Amino acid sequence: MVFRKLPGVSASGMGLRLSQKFVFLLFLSGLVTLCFGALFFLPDSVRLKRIFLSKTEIQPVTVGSGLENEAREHLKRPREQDHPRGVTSAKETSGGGARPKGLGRKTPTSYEATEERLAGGKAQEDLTLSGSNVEMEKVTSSDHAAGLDAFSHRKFQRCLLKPMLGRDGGKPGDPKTNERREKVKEMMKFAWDNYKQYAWGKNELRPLTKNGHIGNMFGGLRGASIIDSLDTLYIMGLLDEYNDAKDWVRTSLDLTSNGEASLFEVNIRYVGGLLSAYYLTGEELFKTKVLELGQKLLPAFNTPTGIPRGVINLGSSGTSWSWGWASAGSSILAEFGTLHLEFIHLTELSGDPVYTEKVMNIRKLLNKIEKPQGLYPNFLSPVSGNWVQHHVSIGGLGDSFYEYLIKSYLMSDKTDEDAKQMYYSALEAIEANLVQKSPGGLTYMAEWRGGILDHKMGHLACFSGGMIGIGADDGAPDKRQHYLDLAAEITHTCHESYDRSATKLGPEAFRFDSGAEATATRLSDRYYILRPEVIESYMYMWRLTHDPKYRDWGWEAVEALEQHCRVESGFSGIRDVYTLTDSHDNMQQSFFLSETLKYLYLLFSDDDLLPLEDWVFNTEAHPLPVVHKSCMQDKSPQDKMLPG
Ligand code: DMJ
Repeated sequence: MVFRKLPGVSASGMGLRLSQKFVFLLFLSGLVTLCFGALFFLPDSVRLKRIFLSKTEIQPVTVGSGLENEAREHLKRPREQDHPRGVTSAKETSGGGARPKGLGRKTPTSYEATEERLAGGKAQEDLTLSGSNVEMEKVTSSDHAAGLDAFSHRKFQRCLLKPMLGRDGGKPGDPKTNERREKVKEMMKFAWDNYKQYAWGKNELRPLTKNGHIGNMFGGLRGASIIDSLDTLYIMGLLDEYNDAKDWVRTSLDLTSNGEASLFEVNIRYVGGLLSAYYLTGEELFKTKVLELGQKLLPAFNTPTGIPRGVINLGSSGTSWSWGWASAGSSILAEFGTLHLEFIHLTELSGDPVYTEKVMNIRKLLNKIEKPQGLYPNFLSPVSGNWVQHHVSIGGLGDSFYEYLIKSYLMSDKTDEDAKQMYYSALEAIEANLVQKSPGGLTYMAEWRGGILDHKMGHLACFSGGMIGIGADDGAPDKRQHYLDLAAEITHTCHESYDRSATKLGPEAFRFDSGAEATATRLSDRYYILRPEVIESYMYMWRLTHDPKYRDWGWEAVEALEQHCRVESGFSGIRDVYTLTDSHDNMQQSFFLSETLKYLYLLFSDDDLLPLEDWVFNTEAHPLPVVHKSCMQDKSPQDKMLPG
C-alpha cells in the first residue's frame, strides 16, 4: 500500500484521510504481530527471545517416565537450528572443528583439553532454566526431604552379599604381593601428603612448582583431589588422611559456586566421589553434600530432547552450553552417556525419581535412534536428537558411554535388560567395524570416520580390555570365552604400548600404520599424564583370570611411575615416554589418586576387597554398590526398627 500525499499538506499523519489512517493502523498492527510471532522462530541463542518471551514459553520438554509421547512429538518438530541427520559441515569434515589438541578418551574429558574448552568454548547459549524451574527444583527437593531419612545405610550393608572390605582389608596372603601393595599405599601417602602440604583445598597439586592448581573445569568447585581421594584413602586404611579429607568436606566444600563446569567431570569426580564415600563409610555428611550437588546439575537436562549440554553454570541460573569445539552445538556421547550410574544412586539416596528419569530419557533416545552400522557416533544434537557427525571411537568422546551400559546392567543386579541388550549389540557392531588385527598379531580398536578407519588407539581406549572382560560372563553362552579372549588380547596390546617405550609407560595414542605397531608416530601423542586405563584393565583381568602376568605388568608400571613420574614433591606426568630424559608436565592429576593408585592397590589385594558381586566402579574408579533392590525393599519387622 502506497500513501498518497495530499497537495499542500505535509505527509504527517495529520494529513491522512480517515480511511488511510485505518489502513495504516491495520498495517502497523499486522507488522507488530508478525514481529512478535517471528520471535518464536529465532534460534534459542538469540537474546531478544529471552527478553520478550516469558521463560515458561521457551521451556523445553524434558522426558521422564510417562512423558515419552510428548517428547517424541517434540522431537518430530523441525527447528531452524537443527542439524539435519547425517549432514556434516565442511568444518566438521576437516577434523571436528575447533577440537583442541590432545583429545583422548578423556578428551572432552581430558584435563587440559577440557580446560581449553572452558576457557574458550561457549558456543551456544542455551536459555533453558527458567526462574520457575528453579522453584520447581526447590519444591522437588523439599518434597523429597523425607526421602533423606528413608535410606538406611545399615540395611544397605546387610543387603551386600559380602563384607565390603573383605577379611583384613583385602590383605594378600603372599608376602611379595603384600609388599607390592604396601608400596602402592606408600605412593598414595606421598602423593596425598604433598598435595596437602602445597595445594590443600585446590583442585590439583603442581609438584614441581609446589603449588596448587584450580583450573576451570569444575565451575568454581574446589578440592577435586580431596573428593577423588576419599575412598582410596579409606580402603587403604590411611584413616588420618581420610579424616582430614572428611573434615575439609565438612568445613570447606562450598557448593554455592556460580561458575561454569563440565557436567561430566563434576559428575564423575564430585558426585561419584561423594557417593562412594557415603556408601563406604555411612557418613551422613557425604549424602547431604551429594544430594545438594545433584540438584544443581538438573537444569542441564532442560533441552528440547532432555540430552544435556556439556557445560553448566552451577549457580541459580542453571544455564547450559555446548562446547565451542563440538560440531554444530552438539553434545558428546561420552559425556551425556556417562551419568547413569551416579544418577541412579542419587535417586536411591534421595527417594526422588527425577534423577533416574533424566538418565532413562537419554537411554530411551539412544535406544530408538537409528545407528549407522549399529554404531553410536560421538556427537548428537541436544535439540533435534539426531547424530551430528559419524565419528565413532571407543577412546575419547565415546569410551565411557559403553562402559556405563554394561555397568548399568551389573549395578542393577542384572535386571536392566535394556542396558544389557544395548551393550551387547554395540559390542557386536564394534567387533564388526572397529576391532582389527595388526600385521604383527596385535588386536586393537581402530577409530571410524563415516566408514573410513583410522588405525589409531588412544590410551583412553585401553579401558576396554577391562570392560569387555567384566561383561564376558553375561554374553551369549557361545560368546563368553570369545569375549574373555578379546579382553585379554586388547589388554596385551595396551601392555605392548607400554613395553615398547623407553620409560615403560604408554603414550597418549599409538598407531598401527606406516609400519608402526602400538607406538606413537606423532610427537604430540608421546605424553603420559598418569592415566589409569591400562592398569584398570590389568586389575579386572587379574580378578577374572588370576593370571599372574597381570600383577607383573602392574608392578612394571609401579616401577616406571617411581622412576619417571615421582619427583621431590609428588607425581607428575611426562611429555615423552620414548625418552629417558624426563620432561615433567608439573601436574598431579586428581585421577591419579582416584584411579591409577586405587586400581594398583586392588590389583595387589585379595578379591574380597570391594568384591565385584557387590560393586561397580564408576569411570573415575569410585565404587558404587550394586542395587540389591528386592533386599532393600523387603520390609521385615527387624528392618523397620533399623535407624538410618
Ligand atoms: C578419568 O577422569 C576417567 O576415567 C574418564 O572416564 C576418562 N579418563 C580419565 C583419566 O584418564
